[in-house]
Amino acid sequence: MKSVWFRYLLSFGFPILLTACTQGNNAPSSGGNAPSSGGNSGGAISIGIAVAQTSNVALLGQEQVAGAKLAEKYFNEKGGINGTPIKLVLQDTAGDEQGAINAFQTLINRDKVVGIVGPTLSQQAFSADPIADRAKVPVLGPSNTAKGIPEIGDYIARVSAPVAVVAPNAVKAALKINPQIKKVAVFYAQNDAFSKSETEIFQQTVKEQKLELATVQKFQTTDTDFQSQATAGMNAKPDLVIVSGLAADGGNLVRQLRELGYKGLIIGGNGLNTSNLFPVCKKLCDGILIAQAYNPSQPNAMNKGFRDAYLAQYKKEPPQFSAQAFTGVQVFVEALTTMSKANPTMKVNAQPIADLRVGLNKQLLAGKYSTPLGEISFTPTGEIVQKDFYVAQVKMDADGTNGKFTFLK
Ligand code: 1QQ
Repeated sequence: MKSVWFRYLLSFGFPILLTACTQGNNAPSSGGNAPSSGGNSGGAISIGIAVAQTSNVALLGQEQVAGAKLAEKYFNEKGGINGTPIKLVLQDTAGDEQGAINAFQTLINRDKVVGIVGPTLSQQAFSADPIADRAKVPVLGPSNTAKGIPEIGDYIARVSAPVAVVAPNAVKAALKINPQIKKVAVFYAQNDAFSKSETEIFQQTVKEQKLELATVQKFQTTDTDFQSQATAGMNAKPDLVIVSGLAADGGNLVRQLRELGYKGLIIGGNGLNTSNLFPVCKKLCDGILIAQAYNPSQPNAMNKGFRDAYLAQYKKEPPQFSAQAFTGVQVFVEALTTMSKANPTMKVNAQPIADLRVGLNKQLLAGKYSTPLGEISFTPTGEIVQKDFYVAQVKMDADGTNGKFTFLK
């Protein structure tokens, strides 16, 4: 069944017909979020956000929700897609593969979103992305940095630069702070695809920098007790420690290393890249170096808009995961806007959702975007092309309750 209605798209000053394809119209509603028809919700274009709102991975995912919601508000205040608002449909992936698969299926089949920003972990992306790819639904990975993500399929791209280009910056920064570093102890979570990918890059960088890889210790993201790994690490007498894990496990490992008396520099990977780490290692988080794909002082207008909105709401500088989620929504919005401008009589949120998704995927890969991350574009495979990367260092207050990321020059 098809329903038809009229909207006026202001940018062209004349009416444009928007039709909605109402496949699966008897689908249940998701807390008022589910659109009644293909790709639109009461006339708005639906964009899926599939990130971890619960589980230990919510330490990372809640920053993504914040960024995506700011984007929804920001772009709707600017007129949405040539006058048609966007509506985010959030589905919680929790922290595992099955949660991500369920969220993707719901967004694709019930909520009929045009595209998905998600999931939080590469570990989840390797399971959930093939589902979207087979359904020809464009996915933008907001924080999927493992090797091989864009290669999952034609409909998979990412706005999160890969570990291969981000992580080595932290090792170089550590060597700048302490040129005497010789021995390195590396720790990684062996049950997590991102951590395995990141540690490979870190270990390769250690060798390239002619440092000694003194020991490699493995753990699980669900671990809380790291005594045996931390002790083995200490026995290797490292003057640099590198941790690839997620926030809770990574924070506990850092804390236990410091409690055992480790005094040298510590590099944390992308999984530790959140202030939600601070309650885990408290003042012992102080000094952790983390490479960044976002810098709040990025000077362009889009970052100013994003940063001002974030500061107003959260009273602190925006974190990388929020900036990347904002960017994911932005890319969808701008690609859809280009499509609608290129063809003013086009039925933006009206053509069959399948056609809209296919067209959107093609358009988003072709575009250039001025985002909070700086200027970005994509390779034909869907890999992000981004210029600038940074390194920040955690600075904790003396009592260990508050901290911040200080960007290194
Ligand atoms: C990945 C990551 C995570 C640490 C981001 C939350 O980079 O899984 O690829």
